[in-house]
Amino acid sequence: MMTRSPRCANTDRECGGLDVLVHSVAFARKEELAGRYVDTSRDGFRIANEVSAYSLVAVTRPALPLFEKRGGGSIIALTYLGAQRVVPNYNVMGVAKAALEASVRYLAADLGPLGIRVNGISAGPVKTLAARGISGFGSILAHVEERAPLRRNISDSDVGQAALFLASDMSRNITGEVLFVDAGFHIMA
Ligand code: IMJ
Repeated sequence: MMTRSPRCANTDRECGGLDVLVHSVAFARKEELAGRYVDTSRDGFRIANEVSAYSLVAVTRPALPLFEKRGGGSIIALTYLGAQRVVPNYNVMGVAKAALEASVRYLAADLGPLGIRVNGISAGPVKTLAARGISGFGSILAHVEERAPLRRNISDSDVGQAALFLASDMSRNITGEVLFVDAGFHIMA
């Protein structure tokens, strides 16, 4: 039998539904991630927001029938401090992540009655492919190590363990939240 969303037909057939959905996609043109935010082009703004923020809505809607088969579930979106504070060079990505975090809250309100929780993980900087070639990244890592309450940077497995918590029933009454996994860096002035 065909589901309402052919896009999810394979997942539906092979898994018989969905318990967890992790959104971890972002893109801005390289030229938008340097220089002044005020120079962001209309096209650069549109692309960053479509790929990094709208995509959460775009993957969530067709997944709903699969979550419904399981009586609910957990959606997790990866975000960054640049959504809430000005981080050098993060520029239009900060605006896109702000839209993503607001989207987490609106989706949480929509989907709560279906038993689907929606949360964000705001991870500290990690040397990933997405961080490669970003000017000043090394000094940001050093800055976090000096200033974060725990005096260290995080690892990818720290993010994984937070995601496991948000995916599990241990977080059953947490929705619409952004959980910082950043060694406490964001609390500092
Ligand atoms: C990205 C740019 C500027 C500063 C940054 C980052 N800081 C951190 C990141 C301080 C931690 C990494 N990050 C959180 C991102 O969300 C990265 C998104 C990104 C990276 C690239 C690089 C290559 C490219 N486009 C990109 N679009 C988004 O062409």
